[in-house]
Amino acid sequence: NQRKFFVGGNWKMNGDKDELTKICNSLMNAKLHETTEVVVAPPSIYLDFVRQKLPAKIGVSAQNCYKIPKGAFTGEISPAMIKDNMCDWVILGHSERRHVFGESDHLIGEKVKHALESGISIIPCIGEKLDERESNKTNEVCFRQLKEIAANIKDWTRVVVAYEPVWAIGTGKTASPAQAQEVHKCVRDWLKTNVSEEVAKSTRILYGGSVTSGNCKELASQPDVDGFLVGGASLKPEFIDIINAK
Ligand code: G2H
Repeated sequence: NQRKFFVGGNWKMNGDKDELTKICNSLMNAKLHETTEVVVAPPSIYLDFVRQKLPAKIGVSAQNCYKIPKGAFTGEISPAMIKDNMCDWVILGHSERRHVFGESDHLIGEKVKHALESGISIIPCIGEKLDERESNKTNEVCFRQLKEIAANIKDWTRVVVAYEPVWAIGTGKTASPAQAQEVHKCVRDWLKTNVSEEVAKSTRILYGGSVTSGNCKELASQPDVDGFLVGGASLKPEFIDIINAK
């Protein structure tokens, strides 16, 4: 397996300077497996603050960005600004962007394209809602979202895909290792068919949705689970155990 294990901490709209300082210190003082790539995503107003605190080996990511470099778009940030703050990553199409803020597959595709063209790496997210899973539409929904993302990618070396079933996000209801593996395998097969065998083999597919220190090991042992995008638990000491799950 040529895929380096990847653990992202999505801090969402949490933390202040005091709390983020403590989390950064705990990351710096912990013994983190060298075999895991670690990236944390603070609220955009703290990107610079967190980047300044952490060593270069820990990546810093924005949680979202807009699809063009600058202009009259009140409240938005661009990939150029993320880069200007020495950060290299952005999460795109997180389910909260899709379902709380109404972002469409098409807009997320445009953001994917612009972020990659601007030279940063991306963590695009896909995932089905509960009613979609219950009506057996998991693959249909994930593939529809993935298609719009993939159509805008030329260089897959700067892409880490996150599968986050919406029904498992922040609910304490994790997908079972078998459920996660099943979708991850389908996503990898989709990449093989629709992009290339090489991309399918080398692209990391993360699982996200109520990952904790308690369930991370078994999830990480699944052959197509290449890491995690962690929300709630990434703000707690157990984030270290999740980083070291493999
Ligand atoms: C899913 C995840 C982080 P949590 O949104 O992206 O959050 O681990 O709190 O379910």
